[in-house]
Amino acid sequence: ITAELPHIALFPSAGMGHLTPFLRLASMLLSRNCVLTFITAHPTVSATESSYISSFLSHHPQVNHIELQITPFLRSTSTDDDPFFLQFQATSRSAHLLGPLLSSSSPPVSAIFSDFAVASSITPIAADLGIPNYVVATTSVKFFCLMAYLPNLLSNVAQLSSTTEVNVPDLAPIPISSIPPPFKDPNHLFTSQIATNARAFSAAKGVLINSFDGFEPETLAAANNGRVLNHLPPFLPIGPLQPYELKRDKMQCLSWLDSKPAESVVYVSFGSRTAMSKDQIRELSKGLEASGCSFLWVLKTTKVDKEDEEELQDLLGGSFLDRTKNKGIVVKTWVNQQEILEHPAIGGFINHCGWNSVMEAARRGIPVLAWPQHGDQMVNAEVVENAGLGIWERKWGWGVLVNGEEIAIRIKELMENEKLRRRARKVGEEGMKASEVDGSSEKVLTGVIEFLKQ
Ligand code: BUP
Repeated sequence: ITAELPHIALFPSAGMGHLTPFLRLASMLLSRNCVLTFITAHPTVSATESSYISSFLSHHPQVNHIELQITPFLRSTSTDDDPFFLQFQATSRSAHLLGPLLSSSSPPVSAIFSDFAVASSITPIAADLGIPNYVVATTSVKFFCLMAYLPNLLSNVAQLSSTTEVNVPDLAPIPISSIPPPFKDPNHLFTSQIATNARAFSAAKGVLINSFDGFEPETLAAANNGRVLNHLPPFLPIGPLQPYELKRDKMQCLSWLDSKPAESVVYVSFGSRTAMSKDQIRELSKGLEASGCSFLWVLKTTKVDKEDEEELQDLLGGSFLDRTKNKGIVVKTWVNQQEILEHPAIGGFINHCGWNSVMEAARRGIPVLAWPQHGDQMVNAEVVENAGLGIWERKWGWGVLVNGEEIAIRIKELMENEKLRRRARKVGEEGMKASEVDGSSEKVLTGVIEFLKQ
C-alpha cells in the first residue's frame, strides 16, 4: 500500500436503504484503488443487512471491517418505537468508541464517509483525527435541505402546525402535507435525531449525494450557491451509484420475466421498511388485477424482514392468486431489485420513492408511479415528478386507504402514457451518462479521491 492511496472509513446507519448506497460506494472506491475500512453496527436490525454485510466482506477480503458493538433499542421517551430509529439512536450513542479504533488504523485513515444519521457523533471524531468527514446523503437534495433547515423550523413549532407550506430559503415551497408528520413533534425520535445531526452538517467537508446533475438542477444550484443555508458544505452529486456484482443464483422471477414482452410488466415494491395495511394490500391486489397489466409484486407486511411470516394465501386470498397466475407473481422474499429493474420486461415501477429505488429507476429510465408511505418520500415524489421520471397522485396522502379502481386507473396511465415513457427514458440516458467515464458524477467522485490523495 502506498501512502498515496486514500484510506476511507465508511460508516452507514441502519436499514437496507442506508446500507445499500454505502456498499455501492465502497465497491466504486475499491475499483478506484482506495483502501477501505467498513464500519457496521452490531447487531443489525434486519437479517438482510447482516447477510449483505457478510457477503460483501467475503467477496472483498481486503476491506478492513470494524464491528461497532451497540446496545440495541434504547427506549426513548417518545411514543415511537420504530426499530430503525431506535438503532439510529443506539448507533450514535456508541459511535464515540470509534475514535481509538480509527486513530490506530494503518495506513492512517484519510477521510470518513459517514451517514447523515450519525453526523453529530462523527464530527468530533473526525476533528480529533484531523481528517475530513463527508456526509453521505441517502435522500434527495431537496429533502436533505429540508433536514438541514429543520432546527430553524423547530424554533417555531406552533407555526409549523398552522401553516400550509414550508419555505426553505430559495427552494420552491414545500406543502405542509408533504412534510413527514413527526417533524411537527420535536420530541419524536425521528425529528430529534435529524435535528441533532443537521446541526453538525456544517462541519462536513462535503455532502456526497446519490443524484446527478440534471435530476434536481434548481435545488442543487440553490444549495451550492449558499442560498439555502450559507453554512452548508458543497453538495457533490455522485449518482446514480453503480450496482455491484455478487455471485448468486438466478432469481426465479427473472425466468418468469424472460417470458414477458419488453416493457410489459409493472414492478411493485414499497421498500424494505414499509408494512402496508391488510386493507391496502387487498385494494392494491384489486387494482393490479383490474389494470389488466402483468405484474411482479414484492409484498411486505412487517417493517423488519424476519418477522414476516404470514402466508400469501391468507393475505391475498387463494382465488386472487388463482385468477392472476398467468398475469403476475407475488413474492415475499428479498429480491435483487436492481437486477429486476434492469430486466427489459419491466415497463413501470409502483414505488414509495425511497431514494435508492428512485435512483435505481432513474438509472434505467423506468417510469415510476409514486406512492409515498412515510419519511422523505413525499418530498422525493415531487422531485420524481418534476424530473419527468414519474407521476404522483397527491390525493394518496399519508395513511389514506386508496381503492382498487383508482389504483387501476393510475397503473394504466403508468404503463400506457408514451410521453411519460419517453421522458423517463431521457432521464435514464442522462443518469447513465453521468456515471460513465468523464460523466459529471464520475468526475466529482474522482475529484474527491484526488483531493484525498494530496
Ligand atoms: Br424490499 C427490497 N430487494 O426485496 P429505498 C428492497 N431492495 O434489493 P427503503 C431489494 O433495498 P429508506 C427487496 O433496491 C433499494 O436499494 C432496493 O432502499 C433494495 O427504500 C433498497 O428504496 C431500499 O431507499 O429505505 O427500504 O424504504 O427508508 O432508507 O429510504
